[in-house]
Amino acid sequence: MDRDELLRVVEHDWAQLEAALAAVPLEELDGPSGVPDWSVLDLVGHVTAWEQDTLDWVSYVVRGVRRPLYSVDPAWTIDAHNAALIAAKRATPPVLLLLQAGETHQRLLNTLRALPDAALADQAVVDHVAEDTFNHYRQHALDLASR
Ligand code: NI
Repeated sequence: MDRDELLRVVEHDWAQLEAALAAVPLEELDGPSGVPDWSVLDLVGHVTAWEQDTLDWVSYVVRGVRRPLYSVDPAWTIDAHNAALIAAKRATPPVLLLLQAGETHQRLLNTLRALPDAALADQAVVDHVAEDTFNHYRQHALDLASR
């Protein structure tokens, strides 16, 4: 996948997620998202958290290193990690959460536009970005559609 294709898919699927979000009435942002126990705002914060994580991960990639795993604790699980991310985002006022979502996404687009060619040629890098961007947007746009 070359840079233009990557950006095209990221932007297309982000637009789909935004459209799914825009279909939610404002008074229902605190309501079900299609993911058990998560409100629509939680879902937005979750997507942003993983974009923020991708920005961090890519910052290592451009230095030519791979970031260590999230934790060496054998009790670490992705579900507990996600729950902690959600809890942290719940401290953020909704209007800021929505602003952060847009700002983080723009930073991510800028980062992808500037990603070194060598990083883009690495399938592991593209797969990681895909997982936390368009694959993730698609999954949660489906959740919103099912709520
Ligand atoms: Ni997710």
